[in-house]
Amino acid sequence: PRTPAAPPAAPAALRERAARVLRANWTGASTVPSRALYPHQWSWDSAFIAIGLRHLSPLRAQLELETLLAAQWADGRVPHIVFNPAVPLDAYFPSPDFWRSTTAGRAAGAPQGAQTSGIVQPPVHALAAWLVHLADPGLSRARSFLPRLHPRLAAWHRYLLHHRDLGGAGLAAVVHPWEQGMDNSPCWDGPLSRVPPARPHCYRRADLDHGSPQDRPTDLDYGRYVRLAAGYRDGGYGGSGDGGDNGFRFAVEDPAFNALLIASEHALARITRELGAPATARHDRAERLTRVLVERLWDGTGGIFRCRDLLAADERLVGGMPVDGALVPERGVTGLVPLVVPGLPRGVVDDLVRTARGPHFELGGRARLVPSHDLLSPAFDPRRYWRGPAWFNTNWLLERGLRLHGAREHADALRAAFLDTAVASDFAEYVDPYTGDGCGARGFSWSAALALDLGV
Ligand code: 9YW
Repeated sequence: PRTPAAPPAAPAALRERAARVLRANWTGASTVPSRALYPHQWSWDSAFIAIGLRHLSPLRAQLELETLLAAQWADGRVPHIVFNPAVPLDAYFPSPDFWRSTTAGRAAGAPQGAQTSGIVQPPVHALAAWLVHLADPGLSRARSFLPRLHPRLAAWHRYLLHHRDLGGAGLAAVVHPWEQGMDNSPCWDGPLSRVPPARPHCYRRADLDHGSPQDRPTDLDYGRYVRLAAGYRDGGYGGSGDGGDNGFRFAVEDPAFNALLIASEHALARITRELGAPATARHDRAERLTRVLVERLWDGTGGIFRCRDLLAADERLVGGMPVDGALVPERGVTGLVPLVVPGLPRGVVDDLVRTARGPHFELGGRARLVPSHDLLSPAFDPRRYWRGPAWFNTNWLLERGLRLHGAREHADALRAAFLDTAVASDFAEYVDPYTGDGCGARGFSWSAALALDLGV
């Protein structure tokens, strides 16, 4: 449970406006991130959405997670998109006919009754499930919410810790930038540069029908995303243990992804205990993972966690054999997100807070909200998607981490800036970190949901 928050800053108007966004984006069993740009169900979006929705309707919040987990694959993976069959194919790319989950994913156990993508997104789900339960334990028990979700969440974590331990050290690796969720972060520029782009005429970017090209990833990025995803698909989504054409072309141990896995392991331990079973093994595992996270990804000199590019030295990933790769020099907000990990060593916490407040991220300084990327990097761009703009989900995670570790004043200030910016930008998808001006979609679901969570 979160430490008591500062007095609510949110007027009833905030609640009403955020609720309106979530009502408009509700499809009957789940919520789309944005009606125009993302008309299906996204995995980590749904987890963040459920965290906010629980304040409006604990039932809808439960359904949100249940709908997502109903599309889980037999190998335990939770797909990053669950497609809505009523939406025309050309409304979003890559569409179901690109992923072909029911055929290409058959060996890995893709469901036959739903169309999904074959990659994953960060595991925020157990954390979300626990917070949703806490919002209305009576309803949760009456609907057997946790007993039904627990085996699915456990299988999801098992998938990540076994099938995705590509570096052999115990952390989960992502095999596509879309898996980590910060698609065009400069942290991927190095690892992605080895991926030959797909030819542009093979696909059509539906995102540019709704978003301005200056705010979105470039065509070169997209060509590489498509090539990587197609290679993974053609290898049966790792169902046979490899990554498709020429093995994996991209394999990165990411700090935020693994930190969220650890936070969710702690939540799963609480869920396990609530269901009357011993939870010590889960807490132990979370602590072990925390140690590995620090050993593998912490850069004490820089005071930030870094991504580990497992293929930096053209190493081959064979069956869990340890691979070191190299740390990526770029500083992304991903490197601050481990603040959400409960058992982080005190020295690491202090350094992270210092880095967040220093010239690279300017928390409490010149930035209104924490940017997605290092303000001093030549790659920084205040408008282009994950290359600099501030996002509400990462700021929510940082607020939570600051509060968790007792940095209450910084947490309060971030919370106030979050709420002001969310409302003023009409719940934008992301904002210019200096001015707070909205970019991308408006009425974006997780921006509204997380504002609700901080505002209540
Ligand atoms: C895309 C839905 C998703 C988020 C990702 C974000 C973006 C999809 O939208 O990816 O088409 O680029 O990067 O984190 O889950 O909101």
